[in-house]
Order: sequence, then C-alpha cells, then structure tokens
Amino acid sequence: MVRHSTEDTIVAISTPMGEGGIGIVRLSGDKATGIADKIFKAKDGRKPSRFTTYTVHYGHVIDTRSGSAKVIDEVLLTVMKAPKSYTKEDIVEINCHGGIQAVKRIMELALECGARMAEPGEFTKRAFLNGRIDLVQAEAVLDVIRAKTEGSLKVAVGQLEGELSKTVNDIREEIINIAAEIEASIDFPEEELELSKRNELANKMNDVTQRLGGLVKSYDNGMIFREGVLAIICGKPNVGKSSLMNLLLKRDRVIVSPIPGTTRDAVEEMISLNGIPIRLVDTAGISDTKDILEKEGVKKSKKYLKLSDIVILMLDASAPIGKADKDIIDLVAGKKKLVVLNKTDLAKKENICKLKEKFRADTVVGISVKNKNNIAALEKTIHNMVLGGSFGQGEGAVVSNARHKDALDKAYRSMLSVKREFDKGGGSFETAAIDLKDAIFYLGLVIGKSVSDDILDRIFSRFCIGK
Ligand SMILES: Nc1nc2c(ncn2[C@@H]2O[C@H](COP(=O)(O)OP(=O)(O)O)[C@@H](O)[C@H]2O)c(=O)[nH]1
Ligand SMILES: [Mg+2]
Repeated sequence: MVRHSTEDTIVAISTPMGEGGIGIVRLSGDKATGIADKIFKAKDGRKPSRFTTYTVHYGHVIDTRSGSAKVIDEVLLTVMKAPKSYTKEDIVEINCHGGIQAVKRIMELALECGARMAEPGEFTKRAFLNGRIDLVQAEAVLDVIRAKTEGSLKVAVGQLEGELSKTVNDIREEIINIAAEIEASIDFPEEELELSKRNELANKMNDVTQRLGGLVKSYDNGMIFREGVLAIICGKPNVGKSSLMNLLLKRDRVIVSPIPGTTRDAVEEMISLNGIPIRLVDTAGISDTKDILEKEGVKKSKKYLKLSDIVILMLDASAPIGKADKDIIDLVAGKKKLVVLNKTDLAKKENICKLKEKFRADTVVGISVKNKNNIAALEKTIHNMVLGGSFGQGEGAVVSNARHKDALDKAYRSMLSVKREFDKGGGSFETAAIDLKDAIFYLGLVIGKSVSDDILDRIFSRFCIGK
C-alpha cells in the first residue's frame, strides 16, 4: 500500500454517488481554506480563509481554469477550523446539489488546486492520529454507519461516545498501578511483603480481572448487535415456514402455497426483533425429494443449518410427528433451537399439549400464522433465546467488535495468569510483572495506544471514502 502523507490536504465526496437532494464534498488539511478561496465565490465577496469557524456561506463554485469564470454549482460552504473539527484539522464542507456531476466536478477542481484524493476512512483516521478520538471510537464510526437496527445503533453510539474506551482505559490504568507496585517489590521475595499489602494487591487484581472478564463476556451479546443472528426456519414441506417468514418480515417476500416443495431456494432477509438484527432464512423444506431443483434447495438448507446461530424448527400442530419431522429433529439436534408448533387453528388442544410435552417448556411455542395468533410470544421467545433474557436495558460498556474481543481476551488471560501466580503464594514477581506488561499491551491495542500501521491500514480500509 502506498503510504500517503498525513500533511496533505485531502478531499472526498462524502455522500453516496447517486441522485439525492444534497451532495457533500469535504476537504481536510492546512490548505483546505486556501483551496476553497480558489474555487468558491461567496455572494458577499469574502474569502473562505477569512470566514469565522463554524459559519455557513452561500455562493457558487466557479471554474476559472479556461480564463473565463464558469459556474459549476450553487452551494453552501462551511468552514470548521482546527482544532475543533472532525479531524482536528481545518475542514471545508461544500454542500452542493446531489447527483453525480456537481460533486465530481467540485472534487476535480479541488484536486487541481492541490488537494489529494482521500483514502477510505482517512478523515476518521486523522481524527484518531490527531488524538481527537481513540481507536475504539474510530471503529465505532463505521458501526454507526452500518448499524442494522436501533439496537445496533445504540451499541455503536455508546462506543462512539467513549463508554467502552473509558472502561478499557480505567482497567488499563489500574493494571499499570498494580504493575508499578509489583515492580517496586520485585527485589523482595513475596513472603516478605506485608500481609495487609499483599491482600490489598490481591484484591485489586481480583477486581480488575473480574471487570475484564465481564467485558469479554459482553461480546456474546455485543456481537449480536453488530453482526446479527443467523436464524433459520426448518421443517418439513408445507408446515408454514414461508408463511412465517412473510409474517415476520411484514411483507410477502416468499411464495406460499399448499403445494409441498414450493420453496426451492433459501431466502435470507434481515428483520429487527426488538432492536436485535436477525438474519432470517426461509428454507426449502428438508425432505427426501427426487426433484432436482428441490434437492439443490435441500442441500442449501443443510449448509445454512450448519452456519446458523439458532434454528426455528417448525412442526404442524394439527398432525402427529411423522418420520419427516423426526429426521429433521435429528438433524438439528445439538443446535440452539426453538420449536414452533404452527397451524394451532386446525389443531385439537390435547394434541398441542401432547406435542408441547415433548420439548423443554421455554423452547416451544404454539402459533397460528394464518390467524396471527401468539406471534408476540414467539418473538419474545426468540429474543430471550438470543440474548439469554438479560440484555438490552442494562447499562455499561459493551464489546461488539471481534478485534476488541480478541485483544481483551488476551489481556484477561494474562491477568488470570498473574492471579494464579499470586494466589499460589510465594510466586514469582518477575513472572507476574511480565504478564502484567502483556495485559497492558493488549489493552493498549484495543484503544490504539500500541497498534501497528498495518493494523490501522486494515481497520480503515474497510471504511467508505469520505468518512
Ligand atoms: N390453517 C393454517 N394454514 C397455514 C398456516 N400457516 C401456513 N398455512 C398454509 O399452509 C400452506 C403451506 O404454507 P407455506 O408457508 O408455503 O409452507 P412451507 O412449505 O413450510 O414454506 C399454505 O397453504 C399456507 O396458507 C396456519 O397457521 N394455519
Ligand atoms: Mg416454503
């Protein structure tokens, strides 16, 4: 990868390329206002480099290259002066008309006047390199942009606001303090350490290790909000899988018919269930079919089944469990599953009860898709199953990013090892000191204190240009 200078003034189109009301071209760097002076003519004749910070100005972007002044677009221009800007550098934002031409021509003009095209995520990278935000917050920017549901957004915004950074920082500071005390005692054997001091250190270590463990654990739920949960609806043909898919999606996405084998392909759609992003998959009914297309569908269903986080196993409440059902029940054994007894409108009460007894009470729900009966209970059961019934309302930092989780996990293991050494009594302070250093390093990795250029490149290359 070509390494560009962070001294350059960068430019990018920050809005999506396509028809829209407004398009934004953004400049950041020392020359931002100087470049704006050359391409912008304010109605009142003043120059952008003389504008007060955080003011908006009406005027035109003008192309003077051919000698004559050609109006490119009518725009609003905002100046945000360093250091109080997104990147901590001078920023100029030009709001022009949406669509492809205006933004493109304005960007080309800025390039000709000395700006360089920004790399993906370079504005945010600069915000990080210039110390306005840490790495967790920078990564949260992308999560905010990509948030799938209101729940995902809440987690991402929490991280952007610094909730997770603060917790990681606090833990890191605490470990640095412990390490300092240990280093200071390294010349004395542990037995000689005063008992009260020893206990105090042990308590601090316990506390910090526990907090770290809690943070690692929060990933179980946090990642769900970031990545979504893959839930697959399984069952023999004609039990009502596609009907349920349409109902939960609130639109007719898949064909429903009384003919078994109607759904031949797996169909995936995203739904929000109380804010949890769920990738819901309707599958071809798993059966011993001879039909070639249906066979392919069944193959695909099985592939999805392997990847799925939860299985919604659908049975017909109005019929006894048959061989086809049993085969599927065997197939999904060992999967986290929810049993849905559909068509309760056709079923006798005794039959529903008898079927229910076969499964764990908190994992079985009787519904009728046709009459929209008990759907709220179904949604609640899925919700509880996904989040263990605990998450959502609680406060506190949440880890949702695999990179963070990985580093925190390593820090946690290092702390467990320190604790083990310490709990033994008479353990070596030297070994403990090394593990503590490791823990400090890994925590630094999360917030970007000890992170390499390669990792930064990898993180920011996933961003869009202009952010
Ligand atoms: N009576 C009744 N019929 C249903 C219900 N849900 C689905 N059906 C019908 O069952 C048939 C098969 O439905 P479909 O969703 O295509 O089943 P799939 O093969 O499992 O995807 C269709 O005729 C649906 O209208 C229900 O709750 N009650
Ligand atoms: Mg179907």
